[in-house]
Amino acid sequence: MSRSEMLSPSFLGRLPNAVRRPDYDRGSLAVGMAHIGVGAFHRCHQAEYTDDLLGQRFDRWGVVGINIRNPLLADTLGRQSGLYTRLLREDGKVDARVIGCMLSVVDSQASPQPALEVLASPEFDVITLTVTEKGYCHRPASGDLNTDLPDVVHDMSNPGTPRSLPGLLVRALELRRLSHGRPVTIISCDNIPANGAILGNVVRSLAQRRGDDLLSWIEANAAFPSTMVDRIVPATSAADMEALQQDYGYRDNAVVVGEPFRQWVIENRFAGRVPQWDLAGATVVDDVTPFEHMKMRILNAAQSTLSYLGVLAGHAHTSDDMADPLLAGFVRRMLLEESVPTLQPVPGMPAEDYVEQSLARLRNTAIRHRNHQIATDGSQKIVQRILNPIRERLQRGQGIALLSVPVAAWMTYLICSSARFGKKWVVEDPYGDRVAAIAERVGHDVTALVAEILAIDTIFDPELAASAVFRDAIVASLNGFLSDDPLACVRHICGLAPDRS
Ligand code: CS2
Repeated sequence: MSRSEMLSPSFLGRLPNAVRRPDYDRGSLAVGMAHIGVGAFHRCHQAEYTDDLLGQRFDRWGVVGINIRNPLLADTLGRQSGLYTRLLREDGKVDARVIGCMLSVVDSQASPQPALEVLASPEFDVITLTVTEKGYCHRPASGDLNTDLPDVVHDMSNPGTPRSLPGLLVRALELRRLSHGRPVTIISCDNIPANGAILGNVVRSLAQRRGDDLLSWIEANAAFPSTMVDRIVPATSAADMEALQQDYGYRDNAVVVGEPFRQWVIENRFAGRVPQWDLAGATVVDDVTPFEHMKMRILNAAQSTLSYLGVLAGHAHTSDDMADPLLAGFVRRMLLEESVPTLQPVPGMPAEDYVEQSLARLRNTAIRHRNHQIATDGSQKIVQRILNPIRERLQRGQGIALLSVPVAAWMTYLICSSARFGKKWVVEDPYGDRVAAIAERVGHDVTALVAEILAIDTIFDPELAASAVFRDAIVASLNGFLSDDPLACVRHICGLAPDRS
């Protein structure tokens, strides 16, 4: 076998035995679903469920992948006819498999037309999407459509050539209504709370402005179930591709690497035909909220907290953070003492067990999840992971000494990207420039820094921002994080003696 041979349909029969291939005849698979945002998470999560389902009950559920943002997939997935390898790694163990359900990929970054042709076609009964928090164009604090965003402003006056995701879906629904009228289920698989409710909300909100009865057609013919999705899948690195070539002797530019754990909970709200993913291990429920809160307030809250504290401690990956007793100990305490009491019960999964299971997942040394990757878009993540539990605790008169630490750590991360604070790293966050500008102007006056950042009401709702308990806790931690010994405040909160080494 040539070392440079690339994964392709003709190569499937020659895959090494250690790599599992699709258990169905890919040649007779017809398309029935479109997925917008074919990133690593989709390829390693939902597509695996679809492949499992096709292996058990073969049906017309081939997927057309659509990318409306970078990266271009023509040279990766496109050249491999949608095929890719997914590796599950846990410490020294690995499970390798080629996923076959994606039959083609459509790049629709330059123009919405290629995406619209797919989304409006009667062949597609289901549209799924992973477009990250920003893609929804909502205000994180309220879930409403953010009509100040330039792409949304554009789509309100140019509905035929949409630039935003909500605009694209509204146009696709309008075309469906005009051409064939078939119902469609649109399933958000992004890790944002009430993702289906928010998606339905932003779509309806834009549709309403079309001035005809599109909105009532959508109400009757489209469904937007909420889902809780879970598997840790870091961005694929060049080292992952090299390792695949080394270990299995072929090249795959679209390989994805994830952990073995996976979970998918889907709200029972469908329009027309949908795949029976429950046969492949997904859970269909009437209300996703308790599952979603547990995941976001425990696993994701731990990840975000570790990412900011880990950067301050000079660590690179989550598993490095978890190997640091101070950080691991702080996070366990924060989750057990302050996050867990805000959760509703989830059948079959006591919250304390979920904490331990989550922390064990984060210790997996084979998953190279970079702190800076998790720290990305923190303004969109901290609301559901940290701020909502804080708000609920404050309403009940409960303490927030631990949960306020990651909020201050997130602020520190953004503040330290400004020139005045040494440009310590490059931040990717829609509010990064705004916070950096505040830092440039205000400098080291921590009380003023906190007041100005808390005044960003699309992140901090005004009632929370007005809480003196919250504000004082943030000021205390931020003072510590901006000092010469950033982690001293965490040691202090944990009741540990100052480090004299
Ligand atoms: C991570 C998530 O980058 C992040 O924000 O916290 O992508 C996390 O790995 C997934 O939600 C796990 O399901």
